[in-house]
Amino acid sequence: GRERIGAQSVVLRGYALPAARALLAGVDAVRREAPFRHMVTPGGLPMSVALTNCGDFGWTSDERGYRYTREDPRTGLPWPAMPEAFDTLAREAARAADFPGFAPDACLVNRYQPGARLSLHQDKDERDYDAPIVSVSLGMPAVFLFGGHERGDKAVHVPLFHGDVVVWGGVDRLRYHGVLPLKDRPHPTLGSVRINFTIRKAG
Ligand code: MD3
Ligand code: FE
Repeated sequence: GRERIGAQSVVLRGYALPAARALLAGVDAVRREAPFRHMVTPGGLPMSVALTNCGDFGWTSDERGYRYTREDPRTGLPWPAMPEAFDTLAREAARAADFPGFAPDACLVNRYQPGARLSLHQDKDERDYDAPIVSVSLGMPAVFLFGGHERGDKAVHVPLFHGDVVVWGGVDRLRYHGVLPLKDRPHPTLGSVRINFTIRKAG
């Protein structure tokens, strides 16, 4: 099913289910080369969400700020290649959501354990706001907060389940969003973890 949550945002329920095995194999390949880590925010606190990246560019945070880099700051090596399954799914989902011609070059992989959360923020470290972002959720369910263009705007709560894909862009691209603290509702095969990866055009 397709649920419109904004003028140019859709939730594609279960869209990633047929590819789930290949996508999880991709996550494993990426994490072997670039392990999940808790990055520090400019405020100096470690994030409750652990992250890694793949593709030509990866998102990083430290005391100096947020930015995309070509190398993993941990090793100085390029981020792992984008798994084929990520790239294919992202292009197909973007097309299905009326963003044809999406050419991603970056993927931020988030790992949530029980209690982890993402406070309201905008994704604005990418160069080109015309490109959409495609998000894939695997494992435990989460409540996604979909706000407006001001931090104080009322946020809609959108539950996201294993296999759901969200595509957002256009007028919704800079809306505030976040994730409520994760409840421990173990997934039958993945256990007490949620993986969300967002495929982007960063460079
Ligand atoms: C943004 N991740 O990595 S993605 C992030 O579930 C991030 O890990 C969240 O925000 C996560 O930067 C959410 C899904 C999403 C869906 C709809 C949106 C993000 C959105 C609509 C507008 C803006
Ligand atoms: Fe975000």
